[in-house]
Formats: sequence, C-alpha cells, structure tokens
Amino acid sequence: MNRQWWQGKVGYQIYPKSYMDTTGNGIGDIRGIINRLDYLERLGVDIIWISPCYVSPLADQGYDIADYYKIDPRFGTNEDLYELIDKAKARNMYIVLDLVVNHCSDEHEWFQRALAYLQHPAEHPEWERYANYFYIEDAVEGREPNNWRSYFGGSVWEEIPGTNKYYLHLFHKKQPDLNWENPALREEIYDMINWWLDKGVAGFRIDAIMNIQKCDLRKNFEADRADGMAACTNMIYEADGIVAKLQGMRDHCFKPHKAFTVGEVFNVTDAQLRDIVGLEDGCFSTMFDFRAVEATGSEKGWYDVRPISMDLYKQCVYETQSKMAEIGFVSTIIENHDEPRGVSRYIPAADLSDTSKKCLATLQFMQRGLPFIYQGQEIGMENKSVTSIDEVDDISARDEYKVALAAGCTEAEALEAINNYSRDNARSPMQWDDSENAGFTTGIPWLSVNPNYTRINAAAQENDPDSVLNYYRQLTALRKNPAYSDTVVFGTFEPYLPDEENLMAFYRRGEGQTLLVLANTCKEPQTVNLPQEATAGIRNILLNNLSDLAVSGNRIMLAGYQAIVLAI
Ligand code: TEU
Repeated sequence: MNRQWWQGKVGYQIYPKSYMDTTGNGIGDIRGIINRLDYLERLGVDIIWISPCYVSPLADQGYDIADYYKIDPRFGTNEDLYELIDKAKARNMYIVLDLVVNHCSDEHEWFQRALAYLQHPAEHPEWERYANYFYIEDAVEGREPNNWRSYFGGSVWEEIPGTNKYYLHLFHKKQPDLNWENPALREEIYDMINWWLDKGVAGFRIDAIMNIQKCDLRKNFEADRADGMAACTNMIYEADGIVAKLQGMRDHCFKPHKAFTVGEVFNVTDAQLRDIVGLEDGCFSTMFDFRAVEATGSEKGWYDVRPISMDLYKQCVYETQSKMAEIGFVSTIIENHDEPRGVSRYIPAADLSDTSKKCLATLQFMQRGLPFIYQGQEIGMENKSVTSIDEVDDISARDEYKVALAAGCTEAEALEAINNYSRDNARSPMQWDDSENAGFTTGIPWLSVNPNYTRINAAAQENDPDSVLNYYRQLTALRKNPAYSDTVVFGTFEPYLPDEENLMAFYRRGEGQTLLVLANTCKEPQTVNLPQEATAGIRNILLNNLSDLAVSGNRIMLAGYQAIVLAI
C-alpha cells in the first residue's frame, strides 16, 4: 500500500468551547489554542482537529453553522485562526477543521431565504433557489411525510408555519438538512471547502457524512418504539448513491489540495469501505473506528446500553483491524465530544487508576492506525456526573432522559443513563491546573468544571515522570522513534492468545522487527507465556506502565492492568 504523509502522525481533537478561555467570557477561544501550542508540541501532537468554531447559534454547540466562512466572535476572529494556522505550520503541525455539510443552522441566510420564499413567494421569487437547497415536502394527509425519528428525538420533519409544507432535519430542528441532490448546493459546498483549503487548513474531519444521501422521503419504516416512529438510520442503509457524492467532494476539493480527511462514518457496510477509505482510491484519507461504540448501542435508547467489557473491546478492535488490514488505515479513539470519557467507559469504576488509564492508552496507541487524543484524555480526565437533569446542556442527553422515563425507567435510572452516556461528560472544561475553574477561565464556565480538577490537572502532571500525561508523551515518542516507528505505524496487526480472558495481546510485525503488546485488562495479576518465537528472550522493553516487570524463563507475571510493549 502506498504510504501517506499523515500516517505516522498523532492527532488531537480540540472542542474549542471547553479548551482554554482567554477573554473571561466562560467560552474557550482560538487564542487559547494558540497559547497551548507549546503544550501540544510537547505532547507530540501533529494534527489538530478543531470542532466547529464558525458563526452559530450553538443550539448543537457549533454543529449548527450559520456562516461557514466566519469564526464566531465568541471564539475569536478569522485572523486568529489564520494566525493559529501559521503558528502551527511553523512547528510542523496541521490544523484540521470540522466540515459539517449534512445540515446548516436554521439561522443560516440560505434557510432564512428559503423560509421567506416558501411563506411569501411573491416578495422574493429569486429566493426559490434557496428553497431548493433544502428538503421541503408537502404534508401527506395532513401529517409529516414519513415516520422517521430524528437523532435528537421527535420527527425529522418540522412544519413551516403558514404553509402546508415541512422541512427535513435528521438532527435538531435548528439543523435543516442540505439537499445534496441539487448541483447548485454541491457547488456552494465545494467553493467553501476550497476556500478554507486555500487559507492553509490541512483538511477536515467530516461530520455525520453518511447522512447526506437520502432515500425516498416518502418511505416509512417499521416502528421501533412506542412513539410509532423508526430510527432515521434506516434511511442510510436504504439510500443509494453516497459514494458518487463523496467522490465529487474528493475530486473537486480534497484531491487537488492533497487534503487530509477523516470521516465520521457510521452505518457503513463492509462493501462500501474500500470506496470510502481505501488507501489507493478512497474518498477520505481515513475514518474513525467506532466499532466499540456500535457494539453496545441499543435501538431503545441510552437506558438500554450495556456497559462494555474489556474483552468485548478487544473483539471490536480485532474485527476492525482484520477488516481494514487490506483496505486502509483507521483513526483510533477511546472518546470524543459525543462519547463518555474512555477511561470511564472501558474501565470499571472500582478499577480506575493511573495504571489502568495507561493500559487503555497503550492499547489505543499500539494498534495499526492514526491515534487521535481527545482533549483531556492525555491527563486521564473522567466522566462528570450530575444530580439533576437541569444541570445537563447536551440536547441529545436531554432527549434520552425523556426516552428513558417514557420507557418506564425511574428518575434515578434515567439519570444513571445520562451520567453514563451524556455528551457533557467529555465537554466539561479542560483541567489545566488546580486554580479556580481548573485554570480554564477567569469567568463563569459555560459548563461546570469536574470537581476532581484539584486532583486531575495538567499542571500537576507536567513534571511527574509517572503521570498519565508523561505516559502519553512516551507513547507519542515511541510512535516517532526512528528505530521503531516503521513497525508501530505500518506493521501488521496480529492477535496473540486471542481467546484468553482479561488479556489483550497482539504482535505488530514490521520488516525484520516484531513488537509484542501484552496487557492485563483486569485488576488481578496474571501470568502470560511468551510465544515460541520469543524463546531467545526479550530484546527490549519499550514501554511499561509500571516500574517493574516480573519475568521468569518464558513466563511474564503481569500485575493488574499492567501493559507492556516488547521487542522480541
Ligand atoms: O455526530 C453525528 C451523530 O450524532 C450520528 O452520527 C450518531 O452519533 C451515530 O449515527 C450513532 O449511531 C456529529 C457530531 O459529532 C455531533 O456532535 C453533532 O451533534 C452531530 O453530528 C450533528 O452535527
């Protein structure tokens, strides 16, 4: 497979609203990111993906864009962003923006004009153009055109007052879907993408992209809940034509700019993978590996999601690795701004420790793929629980709370589901130090800080050689160490003792070099036999999340959650 410049890098996601506030308005900003470039460089980060910071009413925290060309004043100015791009470039770092083109905001001028035209066609007949940017349908027998349920609850259709028409929104009603069947809309999007690439951004993370291809909008699906509706994801499997649309973006924008792209690709079939992320001729450079998120999801809602065990996590990783081996290169994550904190999700609460956090980090970083760290992951930030739904900002969590109650959960049970899966878990402000508000802001933070910041913060970990932060630095350094990087980045992935419970072990094989990763994924100690090929011994212990390693002959005694990387 041909090698690409980005494969050996380390990615880092910034959720700008919660990263670093330099103005005291309680909201993080671009200048805050500029101020932290030193920190990011020391961590070994190269590719920085910034969640949306464009003009937005923030109904979905920026994933509802009202002006694609302008930075929201609450986050700074376009000039701030250009400065960030330049300063990053000077350090060989790359800025990647979020491309949200399944939908825009209902406050975008396109949608405002579309509504004006639909409500008063005679006043601005030329705005019919904008009505065609969206999916507008007549009522069917006085009702919504179909029975699809939106991602954030309720129908995907919203009535346009004073008309007999509805507009489509797969997400919130303030996020109307853009009509990708319309060539004029596609041109607008291509122009916008190219405009940002010309400004020097290295590429994009591409939001909710599988949703842009719709199927017949009059099609109803079998109801899957008592509300009589069906999940809108049914539509994705029914729809035909996504690849051609992605190829259009690739050929008009990404390819000519040699842009790096990472897709938020859910609900994909195996047959589509090569077209979408094939390293030879795919549409995107890479896509996030959500296998472990999908494995425990439930159609019923968050209240019905089973916690994931480390053994199931292992199976998910193995599945992805084997599927992608001949196709392309995934981007690995343990969390993002839509998911709970990885350490809280994958490690039982009673076992949470620096050691178990480092164990999970090792498993993520040693897979074949491009690792993305989500802000705060590198210091071991944990979920932040609430005692009342009133403390929750996330629109998705607020809906899931209602879903849980409607399904018969008690308030306590509904709240437990929210505490486990609310998107606010990962959105609480970055914990920089132990001063008030964790050093994130001098004002009132838009979302409250996790009270554990006095214990878990970057400043406390900076000079502690045993900190989670310094362990992440070791992981990024190993990935870039010329003696091993070829194997760490490009080596094949091969499970070792895959059926052993509470053990996640695998080889990474490169040319003339084999690394073995061994991780005890439970708190009890366990003994592991080294493979036959290691009888000559361990050549080198490249990483160890504890200070000792007990080896006797070809047996290794791993302490609880001990993880090691060996050259054999
Ligand atoms: O998330 C997309 C999203 O919510 C779905 O893809 C869903 O998670 C998946 O299908 C689960 O099966 C993105 C953003 O990351 C999120 O923050 C936004 O709220 C959303 O798009 C809308 O822009």
